[in-house]
Amino acid sequence: MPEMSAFPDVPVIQYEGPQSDNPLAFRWYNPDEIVEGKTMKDHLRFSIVYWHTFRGTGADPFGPGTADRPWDDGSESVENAQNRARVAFELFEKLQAPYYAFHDRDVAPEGATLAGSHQNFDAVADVLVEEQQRTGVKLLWGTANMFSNPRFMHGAATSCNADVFAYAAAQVKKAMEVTQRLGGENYVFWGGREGYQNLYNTDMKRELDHLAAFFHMAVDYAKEIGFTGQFLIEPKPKEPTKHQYDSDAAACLNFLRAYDLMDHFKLNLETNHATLAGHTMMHEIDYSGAQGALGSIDANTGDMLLGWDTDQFATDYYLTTQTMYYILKHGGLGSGGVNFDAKVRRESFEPIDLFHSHIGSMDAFAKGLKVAAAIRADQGIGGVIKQRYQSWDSGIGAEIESGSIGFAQLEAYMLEKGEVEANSSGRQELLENLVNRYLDRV
Ligand code: XUL
Ligand code: CO
Repeated sequence: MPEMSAFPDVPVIQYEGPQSDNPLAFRWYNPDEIVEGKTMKDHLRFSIVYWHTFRGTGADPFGPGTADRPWDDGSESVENAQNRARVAFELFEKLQAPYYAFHDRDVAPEGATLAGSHQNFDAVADVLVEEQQRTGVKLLWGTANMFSNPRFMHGAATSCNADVFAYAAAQVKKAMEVTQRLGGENYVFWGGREGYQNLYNTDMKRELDHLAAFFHMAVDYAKEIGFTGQFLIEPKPKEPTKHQYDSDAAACLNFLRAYDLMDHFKLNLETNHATLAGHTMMHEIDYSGAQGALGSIDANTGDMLLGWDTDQFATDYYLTTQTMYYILKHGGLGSGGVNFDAKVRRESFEPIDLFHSHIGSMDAFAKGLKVAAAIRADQGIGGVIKQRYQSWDSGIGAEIESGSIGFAQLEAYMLEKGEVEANSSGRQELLENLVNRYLDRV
């Protein structure tokens, strides 16, 4: 632990089991417990985000920040940033989180020039290196913030201004270098302003070509410097733009395929982004997983009644069970993790709230993992799926799947048969009951 503690009253959070009433203990997250042959720690690969947890102030469009962060002097000095980094690692350690993630501008202040920003970033990275070594906490991913500064008002790689493209390239180049220096296991692209507010003023085709060129440059530069981390694109349909080009998993994969980038990218799926796109998180995971593109998740949740990106901590066992079920189905997260892109509410302004929020969501995902594994062992869902599709296992279904017949043979088959064989029930309610049964039992 650091010499000066920012959280003197908080111990290293320990597993105490589901009966514990201790708000500073895990009830479900038991890092070394084995589920489907792997420790919980290795399945979940929890990661804490720097931006919400250490740069979030609680400001909203109607009022300023409320957060009480006694260790932060509120200045944009490098010293304050370095001190904040030390505090961040105390929190990571106390939560037993093996990973963290950042944007370049979260960890270090922007300078008066690009060179100054690079310098600030390096000076804070020196402390991050020290703290990673001291604690063993690792970098899940780095990224560049190319949406806050006013220069990115029209986008970054998709800006109508070529200078902005160049600036963004320089920023990503540096962020990749620092991510590599810190042993980052992935590098994320979230195109916050890579989209448009109005098509009247937008050359969409040209912007998409530029975005692809930007990604190809990133791939080339990774090769040049020997960065082997996984590139991830994070889909989101809107906010801040009206339409974001990386709107959902399907749009991202279509883009990557159209521009010959599929071999170099996977997806970082975020729950609240999925729901903004009109999808469930399990849909986005299953869609990406089916195409070998499941990379990582940004774990959070929206509010059922609010239509924007509220980035709340997920505590709903149904959501975490569904999420973990589809992650297990697709063989796990690989180099990705369960990254808490989530923020405490504006009213939860005390430092201790940072612990309650993470503990609760870590527990919810740990329980979701256990329930998901129990459902998988039961074969109930698998059994219903197998039965529903059995007409494809032999006969005409197998012939269609093998690609050996076409419309003419299918017409002849159906003319002879006259009518389809009786359909069978979809059993949706049976399966919903089965999920509840395991939520009760685990
Ligand atoms: C914004 C969002 C970002 C990305 C990283 O909605 O999710 O914080 O995760 O840029
Ligand atoms: Co995110």
